[in-house]
Amino acid sequence: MSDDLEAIRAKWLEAATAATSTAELAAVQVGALGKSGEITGLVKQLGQIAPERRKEEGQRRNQLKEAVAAAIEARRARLEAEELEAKLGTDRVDVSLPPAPAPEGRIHPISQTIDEIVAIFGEMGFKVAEGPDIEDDFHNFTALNIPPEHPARQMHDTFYLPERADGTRLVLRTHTSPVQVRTMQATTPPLRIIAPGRTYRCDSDMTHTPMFHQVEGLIVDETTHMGHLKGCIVDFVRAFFQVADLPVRFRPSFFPFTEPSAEVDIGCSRKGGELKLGNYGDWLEIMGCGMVHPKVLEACGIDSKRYQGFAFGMGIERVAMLKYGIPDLRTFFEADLRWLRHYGFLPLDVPSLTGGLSR
Ligand code: 2NM
Repeated sequence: MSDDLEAIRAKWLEAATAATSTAELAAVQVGALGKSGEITGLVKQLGQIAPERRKEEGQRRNQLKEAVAAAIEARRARLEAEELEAKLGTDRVDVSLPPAPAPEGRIHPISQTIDEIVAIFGEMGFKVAEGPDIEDDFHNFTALNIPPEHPARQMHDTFYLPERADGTRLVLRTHTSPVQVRTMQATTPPLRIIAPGRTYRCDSDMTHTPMFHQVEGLIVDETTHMGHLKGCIVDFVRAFFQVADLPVRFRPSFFPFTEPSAEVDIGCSRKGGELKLGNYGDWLEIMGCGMVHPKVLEACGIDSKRYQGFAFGMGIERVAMLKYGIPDLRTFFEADLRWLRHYGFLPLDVPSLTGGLSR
C-alpha cells in the first residue's frame, strides 16, 4: 500500500511539473484532485479501511493530497507569469494608426466650402463677423447707398415681412453686407472681417434658390488701396481653387456700395462642354469687389476723408459647384443622403492651408 501511494505521488508531481500551460495544468488538477480525481478517491475510501489503521492511513493520504495540491499551485504561479510575459511581448498597440472615422456622418459641401474660405482669409488676418438674417431697410439697403427706387428693393427681388405699426417693413437680408454695416457702426477702423451666411432673394429657377449663401469681406483703414484688393483676391482664388498660376482678371463693373467696382474672372476652358479651370484663354466670373463708397463709410459713421478700404462678395454655392464639380444648384437643398454620401466630406477633412484645404 505505501509503495502504491509513493507511485501515485510521483506520478502526479511529475504530471504537474510537466504541464506546459495553465490549460494542461487544469487537466492535471482535475485528474488528481477533482470530484472524481484519483487522490480524491483515495481520501474518500478511508471509511473502508480497518479502524486501527485508519488514522495513520488518513494522515498519509492527506499529506499526499496536500503535496500534490502545493505542486500544482507552484506550477500554476510559474505558468501564469510566463503566459503574461509572452502576451506582453506580442500584444502591441499601434499608436500611429488613425482613429476609426465616423462611418455615416458627412459635412455638407456648403459647410466645407465656408470652412475653407474662412481658413484662407483667416490666414490673412480676417475675423469672422455675423449678423441677423432678418434686417431693417437701413442696414440692408440705405446704408449701402442703394436708393429707394433701386430694382433690388422691388417686391419681386426681396422677401418683405408684413408691414409694422409704424409702416416700415423688415426684410430677409438679400446679401451679407448688412453685417459689414453693423460692424462699421460698432467699431472703429482698422477693421478686417469676412461675413459668411445665409441670404434670401425672391427667385427660384434652375440657377437660383430663394435661400443661398454668400461670403463678403471688408477691410477699412487709412492706407488700403486697390492694389491691396487685387493682391488679396488673386491670392484667395489661387489658394481656394488650388491652381498656383490661375489667371485672374478684374473687369470694371458697377455696384452702388463700391467705387470703383470690378467683377473678378478666372481662367477656364469650356471645350467639349466640360468646364476646366486654368490658363486656357476663356473666362468665368466668380465674384464682385471694389473700394468701399465714401457714402457707405459716412452712413456707417466712419470719416471717409481719413479712412478707406475694399470689399468683396461671392456666392458660396457657385464656387462650391466649380471646385467640386457639382452640376445642379438645387441638389444642395434636397437633403438627399445618397448625394451627401457622394459630395459630402468626412468630419476629419478639416480645412487648413498646410493640410491642403480638402481632398
Ligand atoms: C460684393 C461686391 C462688391 C460689399 C460691399 C460691402 C460694404 F458693406 F462694405 F459696403 N460689403 N460687401 C461688396 C462689394 C459685395 O458682392 C458681390
